[in-house]
Amino acid sequence: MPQTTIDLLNKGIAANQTDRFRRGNLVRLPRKGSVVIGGDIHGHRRNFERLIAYADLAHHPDRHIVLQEIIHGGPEDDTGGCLSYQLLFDAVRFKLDHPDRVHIVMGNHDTACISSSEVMKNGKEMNRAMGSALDREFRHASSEVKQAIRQFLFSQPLAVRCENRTWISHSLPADRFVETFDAGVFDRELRPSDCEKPGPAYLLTWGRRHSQATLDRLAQQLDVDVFLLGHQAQTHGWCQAGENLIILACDHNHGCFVEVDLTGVWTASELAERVVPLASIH
Ligand SMILES: [Mn+2]
Repeated sequence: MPQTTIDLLNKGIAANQTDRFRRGNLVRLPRKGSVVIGGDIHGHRRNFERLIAYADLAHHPDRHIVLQEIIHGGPEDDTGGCLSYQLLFDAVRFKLDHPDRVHIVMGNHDTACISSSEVMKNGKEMNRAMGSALDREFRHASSEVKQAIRQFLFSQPLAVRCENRTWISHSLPADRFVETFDAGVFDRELRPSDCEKPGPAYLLTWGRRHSQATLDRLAQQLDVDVFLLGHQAQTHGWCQAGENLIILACDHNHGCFVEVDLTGVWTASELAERVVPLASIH
């Protein structure tokens, strides 16, 4: 039912906006409990379920979970349409079950969806692929459902900043944009143009291959010690890509996550020792 789906997304938008830990476009987590962090999911339902199972939020009241890049990838319909929006709806339901402890941060596939710009994955333009599947499922109501999806994605936080000086986001601005990146975007109201090139939400979610100098500069600017990102494909599910950077991926069978104890302060090397393969979770 289209209206049920639109209502779900609208509740998700409200939950993003009223998240108890939301400050501007950041989620700020205190030095209490822990946070489970996953990388890109891209429609990988089994790994989404494993992350949820591991987090077991019902029995761990001080545990948070950060998810990212839910859409674009995974199951397709008969004509090659991308069905990952179904997993997005389940992620919204999960957020509604634990509204202050499930935090879904904005990815570049989200910014592409918000601004209806092209985004390729394995040779396929994913906005068109997901749009065509939505058209088939929701027919006359598909434009309203698409609009509600874009509004939900737009309501997501850009990053999670933990009091223990850990930073979680989809990516960071690339080397050549680090000088001009407007870090004020985290504290002001987000505008649709922020998600378009060269807006700050675009730069934040699209950057790749950061030099150590860029990572050090951003660590100083954002006043954090360690970055936990997704976005860059990881054959082994994760890697340490700098003195202060861990990259995670959850979109294939070797996907990994990490749980960060928020009461302590950690280096990237210490967090690297805590990376867990999703295949070990049943
Ligand atoms: Mn990405």
